[in-house]
Amino acid sequence: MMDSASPTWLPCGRHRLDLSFPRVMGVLNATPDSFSDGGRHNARDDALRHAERLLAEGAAIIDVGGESTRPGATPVPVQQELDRVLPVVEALVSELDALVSVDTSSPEVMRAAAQSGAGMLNDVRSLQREGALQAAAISGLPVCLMHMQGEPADMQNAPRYDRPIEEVVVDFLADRVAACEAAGLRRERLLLDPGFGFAKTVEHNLRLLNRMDRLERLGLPLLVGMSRKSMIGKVLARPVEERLSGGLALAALAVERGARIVRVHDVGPTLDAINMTWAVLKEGC
Ligand code: 7PJ
Repeated sequence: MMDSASPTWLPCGRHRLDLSFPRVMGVLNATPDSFSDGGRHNARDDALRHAERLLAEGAAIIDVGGESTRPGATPVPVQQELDRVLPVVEALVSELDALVSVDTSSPEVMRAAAQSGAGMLNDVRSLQREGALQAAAISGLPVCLMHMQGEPADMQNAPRYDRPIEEVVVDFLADRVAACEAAGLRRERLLLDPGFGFAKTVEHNLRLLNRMDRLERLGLPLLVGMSRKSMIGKVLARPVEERLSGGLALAALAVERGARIVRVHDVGPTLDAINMTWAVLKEGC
């Protein structure tokens, strides 16, 4: 229903993703606090069931993460991340034939995920860890590069920027794109994300969303993640379980400002919101 006349295919391993219209990425946390941890199989089965629901609601991509990157979170050892993420990736690929993205900054996880059939890499640290550029280049997969200043453990302490936030983000991402190209990652494989909620005040986040057209100048598909984040909580004074309406407003605005992938927990409602937004935008072409 929502397809436009000319598909724009992003090769994602065994899958191809049409980005000529906005798509939804469903969040699947493979962290012990997200699913029952009474043994690997429970966690794997819970993850499978949750992914099935996200796909049924219309998710084009499932984003699997084994390291919490919420503000204040401490990094997990790489073996633990592998143990959490790989069984879930394997199950989603073999049992659901899903297009799986892996939210990781570790080169070891990138390599193993690619071998297990993942179709995309999503790195909140923009491939800045030692060996990440090479691992991503070799994987042959598309990569989402996200802006963050500092590390999740301390990033919200005092986020300060000397210049307007959108300029900082554009310059950072342009530098990361250049680093990727130097490492043999072709531009066609890159997606960009301003990193809402990562080392940013509420005002930074709101301003960034308003000025997303600046990021469009880099000429790469934009991905955004604002689902349930504290920018909604702070503006509306809502706890995390009451942030859906605010998140839908942000998703619609992000699509209007050029986002092509929206990363969310609530797939069905978000798909309706962005499909409705897109129906309006298409008539303006
Ligand atoms: C994002 C992410 C985001 C991308 C997380 C949360 C925190 N990856 N991983 N963009 N956020 N690309 O979902 O609240 O905004 S984890």
